Amino acid sequence: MLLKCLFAEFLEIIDSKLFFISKISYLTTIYYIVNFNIATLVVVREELIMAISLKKGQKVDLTKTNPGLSNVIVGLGWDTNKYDGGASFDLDAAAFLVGSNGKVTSDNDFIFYNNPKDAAGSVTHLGDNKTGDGEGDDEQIKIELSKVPASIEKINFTVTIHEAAERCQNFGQVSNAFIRIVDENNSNELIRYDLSEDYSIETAVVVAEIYRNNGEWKFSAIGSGFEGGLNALCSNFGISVD
Ligand SMILES: [Ca+2]
Ligand SMILES: [Ca+2]
Repeated sequence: MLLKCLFAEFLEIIDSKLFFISKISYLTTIYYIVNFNIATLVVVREELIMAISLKKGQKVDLTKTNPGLSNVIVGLGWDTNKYDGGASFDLDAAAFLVGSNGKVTSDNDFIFYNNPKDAAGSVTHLGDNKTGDGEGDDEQIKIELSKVPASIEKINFTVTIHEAAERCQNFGQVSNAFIRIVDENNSNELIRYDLSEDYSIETAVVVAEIYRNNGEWKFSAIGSGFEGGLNALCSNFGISVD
């Protein structure tokens, strides 16, 4: 009787061990399947990101490769080393709507936080950010492509430093600057350009532009630094500076 009991107990132990082992291998299999898929997704995601990340000087189709694209959000981001000099550090994104001669036809085509919309309502600045703290877009500009007047050939996107001269600040103290174009309908990032260049004394940067090309819009990564801040930039695009 005792032997029988011991034997039963022994079998039970073996049984539970086997059950445990099979459970482990089952979990391991699931683990590998999930892990494999995550690894695949990471590779696919990186390939997607690679496909849209631009270098300075590169041009890429915007509407041709994204048929039906209507509204885009242009996101600009940056981080500042605010401890250099101690003053607060405020960068501002802007858009200049220019004709084929590269100049605006009206001062109203200089879109920034204080003039957030053009007359046609095609380009809207979505708000001033005063610190640049954190990742992601610091300021955004929305563009309704179908509303952009035919006379506008290019839209230039710029970033300037507010009161750069007074605060002795320049782009040498700015890092992680980028521009990205996002489809407003599904929040997909279509194009991204990270400004990898080390700027030094510049106080304004023409980051990028979109421009008309055979009935489509293309994107060009520019990344040109300007000395003389907003005033120099405005003169460049034909805005009268007081
Ligand atoms: Ca700002
Ligand atoms: Ca930031």
